[in-house]
Amino acid sequence: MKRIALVGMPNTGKSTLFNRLTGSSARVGNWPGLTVDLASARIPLGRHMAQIVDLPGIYDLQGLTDDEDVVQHFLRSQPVDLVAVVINATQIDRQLALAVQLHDSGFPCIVLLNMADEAERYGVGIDTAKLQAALGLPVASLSAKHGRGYHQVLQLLGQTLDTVRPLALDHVAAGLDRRQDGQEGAQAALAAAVHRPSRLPDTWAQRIDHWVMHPWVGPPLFLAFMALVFNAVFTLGAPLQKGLGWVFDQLRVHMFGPALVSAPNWFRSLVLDGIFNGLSTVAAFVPVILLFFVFMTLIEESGYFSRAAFLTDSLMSRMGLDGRGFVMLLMGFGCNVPALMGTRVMRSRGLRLLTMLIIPFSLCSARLQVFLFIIAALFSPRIAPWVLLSLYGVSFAATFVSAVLFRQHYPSNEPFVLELPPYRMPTLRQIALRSWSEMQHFLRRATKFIVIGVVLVWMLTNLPPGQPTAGPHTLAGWVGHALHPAFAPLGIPPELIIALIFGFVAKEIVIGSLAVIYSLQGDALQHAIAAQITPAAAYSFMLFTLIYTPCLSTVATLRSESKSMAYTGLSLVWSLALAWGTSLAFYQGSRLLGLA
Ligand SMILES: Nc1nc2c(ncn2[C@@H]2O[C@H](COP(=O)(O)OP(=O)(O)OP(=O)(O)O)[C@@H](O)[C@H]2O)c(=O)[nH]1
Ligand SMILES: [Mg+2]
Repeated sequence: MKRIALVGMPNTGKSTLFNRLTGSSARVGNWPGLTVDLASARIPLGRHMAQIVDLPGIYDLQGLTDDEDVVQHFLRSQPVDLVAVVINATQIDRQLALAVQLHDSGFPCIVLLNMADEAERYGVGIDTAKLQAALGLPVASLSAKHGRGYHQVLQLLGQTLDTVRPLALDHVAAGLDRRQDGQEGAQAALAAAVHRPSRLPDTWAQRIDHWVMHPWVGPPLFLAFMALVFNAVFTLGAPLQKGLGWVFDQLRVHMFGPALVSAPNWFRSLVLDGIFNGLSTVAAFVPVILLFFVFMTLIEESGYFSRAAFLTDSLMSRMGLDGRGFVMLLMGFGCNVPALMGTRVMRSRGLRLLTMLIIPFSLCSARLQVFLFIIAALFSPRIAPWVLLSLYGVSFAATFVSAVLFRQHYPSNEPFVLELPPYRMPTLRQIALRSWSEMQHFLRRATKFIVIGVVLVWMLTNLPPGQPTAGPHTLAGWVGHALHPAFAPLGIPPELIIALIFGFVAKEIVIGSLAVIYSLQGDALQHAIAAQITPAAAYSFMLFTLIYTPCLSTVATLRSESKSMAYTGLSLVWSLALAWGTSLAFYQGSRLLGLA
């Protein structure tokens, strides 16, 4: 088997090419530093089986970030047969040196000039035959996103594999230790084969940037944009979710219920009130998840993230962070875990730790489900979107408070450097691939955590036998009773305390476990909750859900990225304390005002 490594600078399209080659769904986005770990897959190439490895982007072979470390470590420890150097053709003048550097270090290389579509648009002319001759390396140009030139690349890869022999690891180490810089060879090749217009044309992108990054116009534009997106997710998503809930309800009444009439009572209850209610309540969120990630793909791919980073950099620096931290918060809206890993692009440990401390407060899509459900139950459709938006506000406020409080402990003086990528439109293929893979991820978590969680909740609420579900003498009743003193001042009743305990594992379980606790689903569940608690108590519950520990995966990631138990513990304790304090202040405040 042959091994091909995709190496190149950040944001050059390595993961896009990897996905096209292997049919995988590695994360792609218009943001430098998205890939942080190796991904690999096997495919037949010409007469060979080849393992393709997607790597994080690097600026320099000898660089010092965690990402560059991952690449160095990989090249030094895994024998590769071929390095495919992926270059953004519009920036060939700055990126070619990396290819020369790799070649001079002794790696068998092939140069892939990606983004041929953009190069053409900007008037960058590259004579691949001359470049090939000047470098002494095979060169091909392609557009990985749109598929142009892809078949020639496949052929070239196959042919090149015929000629290469694997490199011994000590040879690699010696080559890497020689420290080439590649500039001289690159300059010669550029002079021979590349024609760049003296000035890139003035484009509409610059005119948009003028307003998007305007110090006064930019921020309100950003807020309006976010409000629009989350209103859209709410107003489109909530009815879809209701409709799907209705379908599940019909299934239960007309199919599963009758099928189980003759089964023993406890089994019926476990299957229908436990597993079916829990899973169907969670499954009803699939359309919302899909919708949410369609919007996320649009925002990520457009290049707006980098603009947001510039726009917010001075605000963030007052909190000891930089604009990239803000973007990680936005990425955290999808899921906190990749956002935590995305901080690897930061070199300063202080900056990284401070950023990782605030990311768990960012309102991820799993928490979004809980809020959509509770908000629809307790608030009128007219104010519902604004209630949701206020939670995003609280999410930002919690991050700001935490950053300001802890900034002295995590000092950093790393300069903020980030390149503005061009605006890009996602293709339908990209949107479909992303939403599809996020939905699979969601359903995988559903089968892994939710089934176990829901069964556990059912046992807690139905044991010892002979008690009414979730009654005061069941296990859940005892736990709820024991924790009641801590949660009563927040307005949170015992049923919701149980849900919060399970929410520690994953927020996806929260609504599922409520379905089990109340033995109801869909509309009926929402009515039951609305009958039990006031809107103020519901909001207090949502505040707690938003701020306390996001989920076990996030905790595990905090631990593995920080490599410190003490830091992980601090993050846990602080978020619990902040959650409790915020809910307490809100609930007691609204009681004083006569609202609860
Ligand atoms: N116009 C154009 N855009 C492309 C092409 N290939 C990739 N892109 C876009 O370039 C951006 C970066 O793509 P990725 O595949 O995430 O890049 P990467 O090299 O893996 O980036 P890192 O993981 O950060 O190193 C995304 O917005 C892609 O849609 C292409 O051929 N043409
Ligand atoms: Mg990548």
